[in-house]
Formats: sequence, C-alpha cells, structure tokens
Amino acid sequence: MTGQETYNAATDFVDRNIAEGHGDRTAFIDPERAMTYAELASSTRRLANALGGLDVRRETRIGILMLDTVDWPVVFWGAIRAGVIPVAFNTLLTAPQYDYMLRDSRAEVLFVSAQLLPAVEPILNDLADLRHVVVSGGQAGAHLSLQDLLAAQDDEFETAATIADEEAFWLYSSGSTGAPKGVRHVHSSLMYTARYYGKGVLGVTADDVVLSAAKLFFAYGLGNAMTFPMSVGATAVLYPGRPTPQSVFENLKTHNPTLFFGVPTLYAAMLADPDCAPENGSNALRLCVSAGEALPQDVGTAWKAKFGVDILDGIGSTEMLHIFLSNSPGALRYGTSGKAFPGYELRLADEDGNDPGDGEIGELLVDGGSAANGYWNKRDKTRSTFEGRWTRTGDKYIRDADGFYHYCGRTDDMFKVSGIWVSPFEVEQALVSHASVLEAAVVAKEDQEGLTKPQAFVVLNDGIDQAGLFDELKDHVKSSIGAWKYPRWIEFVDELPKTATGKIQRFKLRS
Ligand code: 3UK
Repeated sequence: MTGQETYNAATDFVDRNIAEGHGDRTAFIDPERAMTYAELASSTRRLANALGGLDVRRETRIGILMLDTVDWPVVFWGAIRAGVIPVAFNTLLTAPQYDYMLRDSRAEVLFVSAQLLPAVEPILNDLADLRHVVVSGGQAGAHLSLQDLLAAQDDEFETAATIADEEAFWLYSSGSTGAPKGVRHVHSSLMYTARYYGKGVLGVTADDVVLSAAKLFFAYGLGNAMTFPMSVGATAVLYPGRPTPQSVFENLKTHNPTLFFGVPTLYAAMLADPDCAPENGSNALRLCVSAGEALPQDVGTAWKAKFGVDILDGIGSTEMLHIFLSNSPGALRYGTSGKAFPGYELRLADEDGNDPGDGEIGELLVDGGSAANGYWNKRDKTRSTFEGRWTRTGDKYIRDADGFYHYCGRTDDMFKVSGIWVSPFEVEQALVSHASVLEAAVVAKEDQEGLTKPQAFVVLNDGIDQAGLFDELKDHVKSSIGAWKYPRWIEFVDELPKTATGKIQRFKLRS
C-alpha cells in the first residue's frame, strides 16, 4: 500500500469476508447473541446511515463507551464505514475522566451500554459538542436506543472513499501519569497488525475461535478479539463481564477457543485458583498470548506444564496499535519478550542515541506500519514520542546474543543502588518467584543517608503468614539476582495500585 489509494478498513475487514463467501460464518458470539459476517455488514451499513441521520459528518468523532458485546463491532465498523472517527473509551473509569475525554475528543454522539450510563449521566448535559446519546442493551430512557435506531435505517450505504493514510479511529492511552492522550490511528494500521502479528506470528486462520480477556477498548483486545479473527473470517467470543479466573474458565469450557489472550496477573490468578485444571479449560486450545506487562518466567512454565500449551509473551503499545516484539511458536524463551519479527524493525538506544550492543541496556525504539499519526492536540508529547520513522517506547531492554529481548522496566522507573542500575521489574520478578508471593511492586526509596534503595510492596498468596517472611524474601532476592538489589523495606499489602488496564502505578507507591 502506498498510503494514498482509496482504502476503507471496513471494506477490508467486513465486506471482504462476504465477497469471499464467508457471509454465513459466525463473526461474534456474546452471552445473548451470535452475529454472522453478513449480519455484521448489514448492521454496520445501518449504523453508518444512522450517523448521517444524526448529522454526524465525516472526520468528526463519536465515542464508544460499551461493554464487549456484538454491538461494539457494529458501532466501530459502522462509524469507520461512514468515515466518522470512533473513539474507544475504557469502561472502568470515572465521570471526571469521561468528562475530560469527551471534551478533549469533542465527540458528537456517545454510544454507551445501559450498564455504564450511570457513570456518565452526571456529566452529559454539560458537554458542548455532545448532541446525542445512544444506548446499547437496555432501557434508553430519555436517550436514543441503538436497537431502535438500527431497525429504522436503510440497509444500503455507500462506504466512504477514505484513503489508507486517513485517520480512522482513536484510542485513549492512560499512561501511568498525566492526562490521557488521544492516539490517532489510520485506516491501514489495523490490517498491518493483523497481517504481521495475527497471521505472521500467531498463524490465525478461518478455523480459529478466539477469546480475549482484554476488552475491545484496549488496543490489545481490539486486535485479539476483532481485527485478527475478522482478517480471516474467524470467530471471536465476546464477554461483557469482568475477566475473573472463574468467568474465564467458564468461557474456555463453554466455547472451546483455539486462541486465548490474557495478561500476566490473570494467568497467575488462574494458576492459583483451585479450579485450575485442563478439564476446566478449552479442549481446542492451540496457543495463548500474554501482553500488557512482562510475563514472569514461572507463570509461563507453570501454565505450559498444566495445560500443555505455550503462552507467547509479546510487547505492544497503544501508539503501535498492537504487539511489535514477541515470542513465537518457533522462537520462545520464557522470561523474555522474544525476538523481532517481520513487519517491525527494532533499535536500542543508550543515552547518546547509540546502540548499546548485546548484553547492554537501552531504550527500545520501533519502526512499523501500524504506528499512530500522533497524539491529539499534544504537540510536545507527539514530537518526543514519534521521531520520524521511529517510535520511542519508554521501555528499557537488554538484547542478548541470541536476539531475545529482556525487559528491564520503564525508562522512568529505573534507579541506581551503589552506582549500579536496578530495574524494579527485576526485583519484582525475583520476589514473585518465591512460592509465598502473588504479586510485588518495587520502587526507589531514600534511606537515612539519603541513598536510594529498593522498597517492596508485596501481595502474599492466600493463607500465607507473613511472620519471618521479610528475612526470607530478602535472602531469596539476594541469592537470585545479586546482593545489592534486595529490598531494604517490605510492606505487605492486600493489593497493588493499578491502572484500569492492569499496570502497576509505581508513582503512587513512592513516598
Ligand atoms: C508495557 C509490556 C513488558 C510497556 C498493549 C499489547 O500494553 C499495551 O499498550 P499500552 O499502551 O502500554 C504499553 C506499555 O506496556 N508492556 C506491554 N506489553 C508488555 N512490558 N512486557 C510486555 N509483554 O511498558 C509498553 O510500553 O497500554 C499490549 C497489544 C497492544 C497494546 N496496546
């Protein structure tokens, strides 16, 4: 693709399946409905017509604040078909955060699940750009009902003649600090990730059934449960509830997916669950994926031992849309993020911008065709993240002689102890490798001399007594990663502060 030709992602992901004879295949299943590709095509044409009826013009924004059901892809692809820009919102936030993002994006219509309406109702009247609220799956009250709106539309629509380089949709990146940033993605990025990661690494085919614990509003879930299966006419299982070990086991058992996508915390919680057994999983599973944060080596090996299926850890970001560095079925090493794969070029940079060489630490930069156009109305942040063809990840890595990348933490979380770099992540990994520990977070803290030392916050497994554990954990860290890296203070806590997407918020722990 040159970037300049006429290309609408909805034609490629939705209509192509029908042109290729997959119209009768099931695209999505949720607890209440299933939807074929032909039905999806029809509903997205109706949605596009509905937007026109509400006087929503091309290149303006609409918001999606919806739980994962078949309505989600209908709204997303319907908007894209019309050349209107859907902005996906995290469903776990609060009214002030929605207020910020709705104002920032100037969304003209908000599509919202009935269950999430209470979270935004207090702010809706005060938003200058918002003209309509459309409710999915329940009582619309004073608002419009998605179901009624779709039923009233014409089934024909001429898909907007957008171009490959044209902005198609936004995702908000929460980051661990600062206001959320609108990340602007173009039409061609979706198929780029499906082609190079979905097909290239995972080998997704029309026979796959996918289940993603990560929701569609998250770039990870958007690829996993929507664009990858749709790129080949496969089926995705959507689940509107919370992904607890219990609900995930249930979905695995009921739908027998071939591909499962989770995050490390969930894999660890599933392994610790009394119901963790192959007969409570999927009998068709061929591969699992982990992303969002680094997968501890122990979790990968324990999962493989239990289910006989590997978990491929890979790193992705909202800015790059999906995974750009990953383990693969043919090249897997637990405890690493894997190797470069076709479609993405990687580079490590030291403080002077030079490649530090194998075995040395540097910031990871990536070049690939799914990089975002930039942040909405945040010029400084755009310029410091998107440097020409390179996107800065803000992550520190060491590349070993075999080409595997070892995660060392965020650039801003690293600190020095006795003049030697310590990655909080490395200390956390050492802590969680102890049988009593479920999760750990490590930050830098100054001791009485004003010197920086590691401090740990530790969540213990159920039923573990903390007596005597402080010394035991210190010794465990010393012997596993180096004497100077052990935590000088350990606080036992019930849970760690996390972002809505499950990343530890270390800044909240720094005192
Ligand atoms: C961290 C990882 C170590 C890393 C994402 C898959 O997580 C995603 O996007 P976000 O914008 O966060 C990006 C940051 O998260 N990270 C993600 N995966 C890993 N760190 N190992 C990993 N495997 O700091 C990165 O910069 O929320 C993940 C696909 C799409 C995504 N957007």
